Amino acid sequence: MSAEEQGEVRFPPELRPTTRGEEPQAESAPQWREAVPDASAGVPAPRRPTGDRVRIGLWGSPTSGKTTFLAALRLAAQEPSGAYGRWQVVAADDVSEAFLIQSSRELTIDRRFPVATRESGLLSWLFRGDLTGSRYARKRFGRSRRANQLEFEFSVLDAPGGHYEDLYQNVDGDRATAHLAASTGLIYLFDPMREAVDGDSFAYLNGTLARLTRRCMAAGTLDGPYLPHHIAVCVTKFDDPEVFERARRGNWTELGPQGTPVVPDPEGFFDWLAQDLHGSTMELIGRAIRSSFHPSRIHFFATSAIGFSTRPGGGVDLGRFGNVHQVGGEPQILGAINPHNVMDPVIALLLGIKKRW
Ligand SMILES: Nc1nc2c(ncn2[C@@H]2O[C@H](COP(=O)(O)OP(=O)(O)O)[C@@H](O)[C@H]2O)c(=O)[nH]1
Ligand SMILES: [Mg+2]
Repeated sequence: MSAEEQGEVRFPPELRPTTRGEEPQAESAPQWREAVPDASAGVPAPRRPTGDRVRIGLWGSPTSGKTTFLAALRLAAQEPSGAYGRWQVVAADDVSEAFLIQSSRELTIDRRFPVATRESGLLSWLFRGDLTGSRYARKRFGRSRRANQLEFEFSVLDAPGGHYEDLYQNVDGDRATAHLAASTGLIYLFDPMREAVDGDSFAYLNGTLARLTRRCMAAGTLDGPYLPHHIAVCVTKFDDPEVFERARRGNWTELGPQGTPVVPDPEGFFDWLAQDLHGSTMELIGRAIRSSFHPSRIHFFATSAIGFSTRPGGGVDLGRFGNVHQVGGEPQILGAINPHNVMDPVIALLLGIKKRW
């Protein structure tokens, strides 16, 4: 019996060309589909724990902060205090490994944002962790030493801006939806300030959700009216004064135990910000997400990949919290990066997915 027949998921994931007519597809050819354990189903149902690996996909419109989030993820997972337990990150291939090394250097040593994605491609890593000793550790999962051990595959079909714009005529758009359909959990990044200016995210989200729903319908994985996925909705660039000052004005922030601002009710903040950014399509985004995913499977976060600027002893000076300044028209990171709610959405998805088993 092959490894796949025994229920093991391949790592690294494989993108296979598919022939037309296997399932509802756009007119553009060639078509691509992610290799999944049961190729005939097309999209896996919520996963069983035995031998099956959880897959988390990253999603967001151009410039929402995907590349920077990816670059910060391993740094967040391996945070020295062990706030998220202990994690090992294994790249699926040379390209994913090179990205990890180069982007970590850019963020921490060169102090600049990773260069914008130029070529479309699948980046993928295997995260193997142990939550023991962290606040996420669960005792009720059993008494064995392995009760808090988690493993998931994290991937993104990173594409340059614009590639997502036409989901119906663009092969990359279709590949991106196939990739999301084959994930168990989704991280959706949303930049509210950019959305207030161009309204692109709503158009992109709506198109992707329509395509995703059709794929899941064809594969029989819809849960009543809902998509089967867990989703973490992250308002990105929370360190940006435009976002953070609004949050403070609306009284949504508190100082957390490390002296860093936290948002105790991120879902309330999301809805309030949608009203505050009067005329933006953010409210429609909230509505589209709530009608597509089961309420128990939606998690909200206020996220910053680079985090706030901190004082030497730790803690954030609310008069000087910004961690970005402009040098010759280019954004430069001021000091050490302190990823904020980058690993938390991933863990919320993992624990949410695990609860269903
Ligand atoms: N202030 C702030 N800006 C960010 C953050 N993440 C990304 N950005 C800005 O947004 C730009 C686009 O981010 P990028 O990760 O390339 O977005 P992508 O197109 O979704 O991959 C970056 O060049 C930064 O200027 C963040 O955490 N904080
Ligand atoms: Mg990018």
